[in-house]
Amino acid sequence: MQVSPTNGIGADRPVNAQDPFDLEILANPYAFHEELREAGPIVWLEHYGLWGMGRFEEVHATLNDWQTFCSSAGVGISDFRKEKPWREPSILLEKDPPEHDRARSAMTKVLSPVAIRKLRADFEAFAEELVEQLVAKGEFDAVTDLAEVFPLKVFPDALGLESGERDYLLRYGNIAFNAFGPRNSLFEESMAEMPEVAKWINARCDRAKLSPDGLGAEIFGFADEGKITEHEAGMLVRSLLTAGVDTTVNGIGCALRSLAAHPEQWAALRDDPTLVRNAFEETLRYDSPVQTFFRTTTRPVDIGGVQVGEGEKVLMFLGAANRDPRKWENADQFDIRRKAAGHVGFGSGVHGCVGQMIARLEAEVVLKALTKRVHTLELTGEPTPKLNNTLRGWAHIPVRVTAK
Ligand code: OVM
Repeated sequence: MQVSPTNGIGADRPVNAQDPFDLEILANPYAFHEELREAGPIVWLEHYGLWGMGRFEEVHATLNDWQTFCSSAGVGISDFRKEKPWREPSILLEKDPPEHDRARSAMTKVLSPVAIRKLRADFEAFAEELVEQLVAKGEFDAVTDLAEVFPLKVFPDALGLESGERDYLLRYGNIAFNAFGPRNSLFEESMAEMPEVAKWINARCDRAKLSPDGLGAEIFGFADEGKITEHEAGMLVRSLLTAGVDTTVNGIGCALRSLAAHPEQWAALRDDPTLVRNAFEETLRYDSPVQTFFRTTTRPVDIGGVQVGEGEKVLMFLGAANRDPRKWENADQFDIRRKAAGHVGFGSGVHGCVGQMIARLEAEVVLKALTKRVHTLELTGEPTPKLNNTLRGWAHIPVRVTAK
């Protein structure tokens, strides 16, 4: 472990010199995660001049202490108090209580278990239809033919978005999640296409653009009741369009990749579909689709004996915490039977993923439809990683299936 003095505070602090957003590390982050966890409870990331956390205990505690680790200075590397954000800050993600809570409670109601239950039948029907076609094909790309196709239909449909041009949703998610990172090539490429894509997205956050029976219209119902303003309702629709598509695409993609790469795990799932929900939890632990988020300290704070100053950025490695051997037995093993509950793949605390029930439903119906129709699921080539400054996922997963 490398140790260097802090900025005049006097105590020693663990240091790591690597760039966590280096493309090679993004493609395979796990060796770096181990370095980070072993270095200490919080580590000075010299490359950017900010703090990183890879252990479960500290990441979990940080997520649950919004008073000390705020979101209103942005949850990416950029400090909103010093730099102008690339878009109007989210009224959910990039706000702290008490401001945050009004928006959150509207969103919690719109995405409640009762609301989500009503979506199940349509989701199942489409999953079965899609899987039927793919089984007939035999060989396909588990990302472009399934992990992208499914969320891109069912989620915008549930929201009440008109059909057509939905590729913009994938592009916007990719941009927004790249924008949390440093100004590397991924960031620059995303910003180059941002104006065109953001224009399309923003136009769809309007009440008039949403069908009267969808989740979007329900959000505007809160504006009618005076609970939020019309502008805030549009901003919440934007939150759904930002956070609701790429995340589930990558979650389903990671599940399919792990299952195809571990045939005994696929066989166990196929033979006992009651494992489907847990298999998805294990996916979120094993290959967390959202790898990182930042917080900013509101006061000086001691973390495991390391002194952290006020107004400093802290990068939480959710994906590293989810493989911390201090928390998980055989942490690097993909095991759909383990107790994966309690992972921080959906975050934790006041900002914990508000859409997690719908994400789980999407994954569940896709995996269940596969278990009904597919006997073997195998890779026919190496999957291609999809690099993003925040998300972990796959651009292509070539697979072959045999029918049950
Ligand atoms: C938002 C939002 C919420 C969660 C994640 C996220 C881009 C965005 O409110 O826009 O990632």
